[in-house]
This record gives sequence, structure tokens and C-alpha cells, in this order.
Amino acid sequence: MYKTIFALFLTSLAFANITANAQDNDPNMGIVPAPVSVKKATGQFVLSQETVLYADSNTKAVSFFTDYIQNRLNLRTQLKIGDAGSAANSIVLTAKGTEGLPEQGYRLTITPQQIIIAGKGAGLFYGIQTVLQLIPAERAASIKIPCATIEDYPRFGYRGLMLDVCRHFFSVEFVKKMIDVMAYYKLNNFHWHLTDDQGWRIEIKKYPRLTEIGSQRAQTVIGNYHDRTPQQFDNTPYGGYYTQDQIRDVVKYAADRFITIIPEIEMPGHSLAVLAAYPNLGCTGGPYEVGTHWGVYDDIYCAGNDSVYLFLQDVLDEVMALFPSKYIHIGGDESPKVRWEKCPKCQARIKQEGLKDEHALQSYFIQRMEKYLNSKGRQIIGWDEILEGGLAPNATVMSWRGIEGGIAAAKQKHDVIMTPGEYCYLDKYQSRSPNEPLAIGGFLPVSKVYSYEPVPAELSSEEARYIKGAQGNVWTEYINNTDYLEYMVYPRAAALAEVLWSPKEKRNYDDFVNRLKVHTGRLDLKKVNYAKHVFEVTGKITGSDKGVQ
Ligand code: TNX
Repeated sequence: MYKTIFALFLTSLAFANITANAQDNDPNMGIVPAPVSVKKATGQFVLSQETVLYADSNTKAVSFFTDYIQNRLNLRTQLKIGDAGSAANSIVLTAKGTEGLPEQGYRLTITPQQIIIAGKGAGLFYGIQTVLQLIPAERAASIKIPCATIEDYPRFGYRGLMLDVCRHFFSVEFVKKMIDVMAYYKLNNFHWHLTDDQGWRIEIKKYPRLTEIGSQRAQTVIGNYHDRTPQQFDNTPYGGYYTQDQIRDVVKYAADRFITIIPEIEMPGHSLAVLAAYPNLGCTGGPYEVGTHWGVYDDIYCAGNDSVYLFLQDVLDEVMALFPSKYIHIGGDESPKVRWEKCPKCQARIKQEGLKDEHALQSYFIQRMEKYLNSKGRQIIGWDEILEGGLAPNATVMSWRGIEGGIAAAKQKHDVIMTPGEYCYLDKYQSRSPNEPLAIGGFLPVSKVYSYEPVPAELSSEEARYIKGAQGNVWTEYINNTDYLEYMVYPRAAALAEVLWSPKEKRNYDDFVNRLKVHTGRLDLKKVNYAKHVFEVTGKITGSDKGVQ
């Protein structure tokens, strides 16, 4: 017994050592994503009860930092608005000294006397996040932050993560925790997939049945979708949704962390939950029931029925009132055309509008909704199927079925967010071990996420400018609890964050894994259940997951 405890003690000492050393020898000081430029210096700044915080004004970033220091680190540190001059032991948050910095950039100077974080808006916030990453995970009486000069800014403006809360539902509290970790890794767009066949998850006041009926499914298919014929079900009702008050709360929470929430309201496909609530919006009139298995359903909105467009406009009015984002995601993916082919109303619409076929009808549908959203000052994002039948004039394309959609859209001078399944689908297996929990399939280890290059080689440098960034997608068919979700998301999302933030030429997988080791303690403190494959290939830390089978 004592032997075991002693052995554990030794192991933890050894681990602490590895963690500390990793940071000492690391040119990037354990910071993820790696900054553009880091110049290490000797000495340390000591953050203590005596430290004073100075800021030009009390901005969102400043109050975030003050709150962190006072309530998370439990220091008395007071905030003073005004010039710090040469005040001893102070942290200065300022917009001065930001000349020539790209958007979202910051300059950080840490000396034994002072920390100066220079940045504007999001830039200041990211400078703060870097400082937080330099605070040792091991709590001690005084907090020592190593001296350095750092200049930093992102490679891509859009650094996203998508969460599907339809297949399985996740609480407000958990969504906020995810937003916290996103901010820590300088991700700035949270794409909230709020509607799908298996559940409608956002309260819409004008259409109460969307949540009364559409947010509840009778049961859920057991195991992998393809495992059993016939499929078996768990005979357990499942549901959940967010009230508008909850949504407003999350939107503000994210905005305080410089994260934009982009809501997704799916159309014309993945809309069975709506049809179950309002069957008149489908081609056949139903009856329909909220989806109980995964995959693609044939029943979608009727494109020949004007009530559908009016309904969606009403829904989007409430959505726009809740989400101030420039972008509204309208889905557009996986919409089978079999109902439209047989539907007299859809066929009449094709004739009346002089459309070529059902693909052109989908394009008509999306363009009509785009026009509405544009008239309200918003822009649409759609999955790459919106290219089929002709792209809506101002649409941004999310390329998910590989990179071809992204290439085609960029060549048509449309903005693109890359999210190809092969590199960005965080619902795939991370290891080939038979002990992995059930996932959708595929194989996407951390190293592969890290190897992703968002700008396709096929694009000219002119076209490449339309690639605004990329996004990791967390589809939750098989992810039915928060521990498993975190296990799927981290550290793969951290790898993607580095792909999107750090200069391409600075990217180095082994160096990244070394820095991740420093993060294990930090993620433990945040009670994040990250996957450990990169550390545990042979039962000890090896710095690579290449051998994972
Ligand atoms: C495809 S990606 C879908 C989702 C699924 C996902 C599973 C996309 C636009 N549609 O409905 O959940 O695959 O990986």
C-alpha cells in the first residue's frame, strides 16, 4: 500500500518535472496556439495581492481579466483606470503600442516589474489569454510568470467549432464551459447547430409546437446506425431545448469572450422535427414523427408552398433578434429531392419559375431565404450543397464533403470556411483501439488534424483570399454525454486552433505535443476530460500518436 502511494508520488514528481522542463526548453513557452514571435528573457514577474491592474478604460477584455484575477485566482488586485507610468508590480492593459499590428493582434511585454498587454478589442483579449497560459497550473502562494516579449496575431480571421445539440442535447452550463476553452485557444466562432431531424432546440415564441413537439423524440436507435438490421431502439423518450432567455445569456457570455455565435437553422432538409410539429409544411402533409435514427430523411420542407417561406421568415426574425451575428447558417445539406419530384406544388413552382430541375428548386429556395436575410442586413452561410443548382449571390460556403466545394466557391469569388470531413470532423475515431467508445466511423488522430492545411493548393493567391478559415465539427449522433464530448473535442480542437492561428512555417507537430503536455494540468484544473492518446502510446509520454492503432 505505502509502496504504491510512494510510487504514485514519484510518478507525479516526475510528471511535474517533465511539465516544467517542457516549458523551460520550449521556445513557445507552452503557449497554444504558438505565437508569431516569442523572445524569452530572464527573470519572472510575480503576480500577487500587491499587483495593481491599470487599463485605459474598462472594456470587455479588461473586465474579463479583472474578474479572472479576483475571482478565479482569488487575488485582491484592484483595477485602476489611467496611466500606470512606472508603477511597480503592475499589469497594464492598453491600446497604446499597437501600431502596425494586424487585426486581433497583440504585443505582450513581461518584465520583472510589469506586464504590458497592448491590443485593441479582441487583440487585447488574446494577449490576456496568452498571459493566462503562462500562469503555472500548479497553484502556489505567489504566481510567477516568465519574462518575455511576444508579438502575435492570427493567420485566419475565422477559427470555428460547431456543436450539434440536436442529436444529443447539451446544457447551457456545458456550452459555456466549451466557450471558455475555445477562448483559451483563441477560437472565435461557435457555430450552434440548433435544428435537425431528431430535435428542434430553440424556443420560437410564434410557433410553440416547435419545442412542444419538435424538441422531443420517442426513442433513439441503439448502437451504430449500420450495426443492426432491423434497427433496435431504446424505447426511451429524449428531448431538450433552450429558452430564448438562455440563448441570450449564452450569446452574451460568448461575446464577452470575443466569440461570435452563428446559429444554424436547417433548410430545406434535416427538418423532420419541424414537420412533426407542423405537418402542413411538408410535401405529403404527414403524419411525421421526430427522427429516431441517424442519417438522411426524405421528408423535407415543401418548396412549392408559400407558407413554408413565411414560416421560416418568422422563425428567422426571432433568431435574428437573439443572435447579433453577421452570419446566419441556413444548412442546405443532404436534402433528398424524392418528395419534390412527386409533389404537385413543387413541380408547379419549378414550371412557374422556369427552373431546370429540383436542384435549381433548392437553389431557388436558398436564394429566396438569402434575399430575406440580406434585406435584414445579414449574410448566409450554407453547407457546400448550396453550390448545386447555382450559388446564392452573397453566400459563404462551408466545404464539408472534401475541399472541392471550397475550391469551386473561392473560384466564384465567394467566401469559404473549410471543414472537410477528413480533417475537421471531431466525431471520428481518434485511435484504432477496440476500446474506443462507439463513434461514427473514420480515423482522425490529433496528428492528422494538425497536418491540415486550409488553403487548397489548387487556388491562386488571389482566390486563396476567399478562404476565411476553418472549423471543427462535433456531430453528436454517438456522443451522448459531456465527458465523451470533451474526449472527442480536446485536444483535437487545440490542434485545429494552432492550424488556424499560427504561421504556417512555424507549425511543428512534436513541438505542439510538447506544449500540450503543459496543458494537461491546465485542462485538469478546468475539469476538461481531454483524450490522452498523444501522451499514452506506450503507457508513458512519447510525444506522438503516430503509433496509435
Ligand atoms: C453529415 S456535415 C452531416 C450531418 C451528420 C454528419 C456526421 C453535414 C453538413 N451533414 O448531418 O451529423 O455527417 O458526421
